[in-house]
Amino acid sequence: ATQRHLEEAMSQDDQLSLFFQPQVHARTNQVVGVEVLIRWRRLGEWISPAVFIPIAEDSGQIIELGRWIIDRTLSQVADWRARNIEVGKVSINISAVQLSNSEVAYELLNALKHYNVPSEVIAIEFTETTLMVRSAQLARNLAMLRANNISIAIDDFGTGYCSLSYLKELEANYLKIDQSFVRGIGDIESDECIVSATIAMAKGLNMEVIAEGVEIEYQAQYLAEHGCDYLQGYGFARPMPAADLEVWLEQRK
Ligand code: G
Ligand code: G
Ligand code: MN
Ligand code: NA
Repeated sequence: ATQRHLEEAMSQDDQLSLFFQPQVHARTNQVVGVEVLIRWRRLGEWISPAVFIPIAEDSGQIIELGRWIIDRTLSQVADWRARNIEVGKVSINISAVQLSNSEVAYELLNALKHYNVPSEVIAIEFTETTLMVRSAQLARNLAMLRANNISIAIDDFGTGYCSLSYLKELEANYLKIDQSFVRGIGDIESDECIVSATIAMAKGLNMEVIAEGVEIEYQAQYLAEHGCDYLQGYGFARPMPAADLEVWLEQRK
């Protein structure tokens, strides 16, 4: 995958698509939201976002790609709302580059207006690492998101370098426990310790907790027992296209 291939994909509109992974309430297993995850299929091959997002960040294409993701997401959300399909909170991943070098909050608000979607429906996810360079632009974007009731989620928590004092100051709505810790539940004592301590800390700071990468029943049980609010992972559903998500939601009723 190269910059030029990505350029081509963004202009053609048939290689890139959005997948959605459900998030469920830890105690009731009711669907509370979905995370939006981009997918790229080029010449019959899937290219992982773990590969092409960093390329797009280095080339600056992430700004345009990020706009495309926001526009497509809100278009999809508007369609679901028109058809009375309830998916809950919709979480969009925003790259550090986009948050620190573009008017992403302003653009998101414009898109919400354009598609007539209330801001309360949307959460944005960014990693701890995003917070390392504290630019004025980043601060402006975060302030504008907060002022307009767009939820903020810290992704991959525990794998980056966010100081606890900044975490406190940030007043994020959600903390997402990274899947590397969730994987160790029932197996690695230090991972369980990190998970339970993270949940307790997040609660103390008034954040709700989402566990990622929940694959087996024991993990779900442990997380619920330790006060984790929401669960996400292959144990419930893989990320899937909108049409598949609609079928999945219908079957759970
Ligand atoms: O979906 P998957 O697990 O393959 O994603 C791999 C990585 O790519 C994850 O770190 C995820 O956050 C990131 N990613 C997936 N979709 C998006 C997206 O729409 N925007 C951004 N900025 N990152 C994404
Ligand atoms: O960095 P971020 O948390 O946004 O990345 C989410 C990534 O994790 C997505 O690419 C998604 O496909 C992947 N993912 C989601 N649930 C699971 C899971 O249960 N197990 C594994 N191994 N990966 C998962
Ligand atoms: Mn994420
Ligand atoms: Na994550």
